[in-house]
Amino acid sequence: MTATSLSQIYQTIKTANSIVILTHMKPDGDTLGSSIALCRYLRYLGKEASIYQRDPIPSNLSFLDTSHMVQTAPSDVDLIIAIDSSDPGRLDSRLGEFNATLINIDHHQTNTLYGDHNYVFATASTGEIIYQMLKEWGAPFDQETMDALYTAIATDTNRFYYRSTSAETHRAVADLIDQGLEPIKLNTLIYGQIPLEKKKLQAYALQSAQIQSDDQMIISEISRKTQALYGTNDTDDIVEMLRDIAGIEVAVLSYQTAEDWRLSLRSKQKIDVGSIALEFGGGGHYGAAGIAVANNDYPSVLHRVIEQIEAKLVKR
Ligand SMILES: [Mn+2]
Repeated sequence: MTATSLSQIYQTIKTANSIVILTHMKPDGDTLGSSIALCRYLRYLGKEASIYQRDPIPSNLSFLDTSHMVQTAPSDVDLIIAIDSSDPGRLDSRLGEFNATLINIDHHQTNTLYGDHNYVFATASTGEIIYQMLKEWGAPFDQETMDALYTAIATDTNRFYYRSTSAETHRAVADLIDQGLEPIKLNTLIYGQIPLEKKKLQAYALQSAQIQSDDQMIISEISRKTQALYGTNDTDDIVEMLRDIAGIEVAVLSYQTAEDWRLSLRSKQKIDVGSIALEFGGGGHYGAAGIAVANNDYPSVLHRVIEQIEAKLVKR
């Protein structure tokens, strides 16, 4: 992991006037929460700052402070801050709309260090990095900022489940609780309002799943046709549900988007699915990773990914 010093990051921010924050495509709680917390601080510093974010926000995260989000590129930007994006591809075409210094803040071990300044650490979430930065800089932790940071940290650790969740992760949240954060309020908002269609799609994914490799691997597939049938394309949390079944070590969920197929991989403890994803042009972490696959390549890539997982499961 590598990093420009925090003071250099601060100087770069200090000297900028107009700053745009870029979330990654198909935004999740970490990229959104981290961006919101940082943007609120930049505004507090008196900067012209906004979050340029075009993709739909997951419905359970609509309670977050979206007031600084814009759908078109702001003009005269002199600093770009990419949040939670392991490579420029995760920023789709938005990066190309600016000609400015780029700060890359992220926690993916697979980060390609594409920024002019890279602030990349293998913490459990980018939210944890933003928390540390804001704390160091003496930022005010108001309600919206704390809600955003908790959302980033809780969702990206899969509720403090993943191995990257450290004592520091818990200390960060403990500090926020000391300052008035209410986890139960946020947990209910994030996890307690799931649409029935989504639950039914989860049921489909479970019912139609195949279990193999001595009952250690579970595989499920959700086509566009199935999504249309169930009236939702929200496949979030399904792969974790599959992973959490007794005896299962690895879950593979494929789902089709308008453009391609995505493979989501989750493992409990025995297999590093991040390294498998990397071999197929994807990325992620030890216990959670993803791969995008063109429609034509999908059957063969899925087959090879499953083969790789099987080989590693057998080896143990
Ligand atoms: Mn993240």
